[in-house]
Amino acid sequence: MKNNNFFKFFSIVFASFCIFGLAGCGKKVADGSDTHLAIEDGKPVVERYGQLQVLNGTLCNQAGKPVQLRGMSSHGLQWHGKYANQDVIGWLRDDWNCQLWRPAMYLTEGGYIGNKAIKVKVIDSIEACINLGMYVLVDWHVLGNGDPMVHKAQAIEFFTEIAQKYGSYPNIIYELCNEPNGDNVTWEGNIRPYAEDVIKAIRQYDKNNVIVVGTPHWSQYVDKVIANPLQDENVMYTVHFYAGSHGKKNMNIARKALKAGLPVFVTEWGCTKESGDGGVFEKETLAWIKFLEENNISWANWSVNNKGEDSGVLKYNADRNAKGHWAESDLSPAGIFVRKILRNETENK
Ligand code: IDC
Repeated sequence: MKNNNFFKFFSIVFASFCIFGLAGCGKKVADGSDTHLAIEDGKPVVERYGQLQVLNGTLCNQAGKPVQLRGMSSHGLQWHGKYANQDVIGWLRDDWNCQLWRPAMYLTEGGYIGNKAIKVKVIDSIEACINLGMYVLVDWHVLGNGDPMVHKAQAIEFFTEIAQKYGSYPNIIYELCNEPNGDNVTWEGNIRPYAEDVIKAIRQYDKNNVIVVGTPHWSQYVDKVIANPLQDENVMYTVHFYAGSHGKKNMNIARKALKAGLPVFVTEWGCTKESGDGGVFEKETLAWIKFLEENNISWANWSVNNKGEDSGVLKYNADRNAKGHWAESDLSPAGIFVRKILRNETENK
């Protein structure tokens, strides 16, 4: 009798292991919608989720089910754009379980405004993501010139071209301005009017792909949007954080926006201090990751580079030929940590 009970107990444990344990790096959800998998049953994420849309303040797939997308951001394309190729992005999909890639096109510091040729790295990224069945977050990386109005004409020209060429692909997500900043750069006076005009340009060619809009103070003050959000069904708002610099205060601002019904997308975060350096803050990062998952907030991590800064996922000088296929010994501490998060291998999963 005793043995029989033991056998029953063992069978239940074993069966549970088969059902839940073998899901591998994915999380099986009862309705089968959001598994956090880059590929499932041989199908890449875009094939499964299709046309994204914003419903009830959150990102949803074509079928209307909430989905959280996760992936990596490039570093500045003018410096480390060589990683924006199909080998690397494909490796990030297959080994890192990334569903999303973000080509970060700086405007200043050697970026697009004085160097239009770097646009090719955005195009390469888009083409690779279409081939790989991944989502691509096209980032107009406002940073040095904190007011997005400064280069509005160029933004309209750029996004019009992208929407015209690629707007029919569900892979595309537009990020209109990475991090507006400066004391005089406000939601009402600068960012909102900028976004209205760029959205109008995009919507001439692309009626429904999701558009993410930056927020004041380096995309930390998303609550400033609450009083006057944009009038477009598929718009979301940016929140950025660096776990070593931004804690409860920033999370509470994001909470306030969520409570008001604003759809939030973390288009960039780092596990270091806001300088992109200063160590890897694992505990603080995991608190944020939990918050993002609980609130179905999609994200991209900063960033793929080998320059030797702590937020870079490659060790100094690793993979100089930008081929992907990284061994663990090619990865920095941030790389090892973020890869684990993406593969759902951290403790708080
Ligand atoms: C940083 C890079 C760093 C580079 C610098 C140039 O990590 O190597 O020298 O840009 O401006 C952001 C920005 C992002 C920053 C990053 C880290 O969006 O461009 O990258 N950061 O400082 N916002 C908060 C932090």
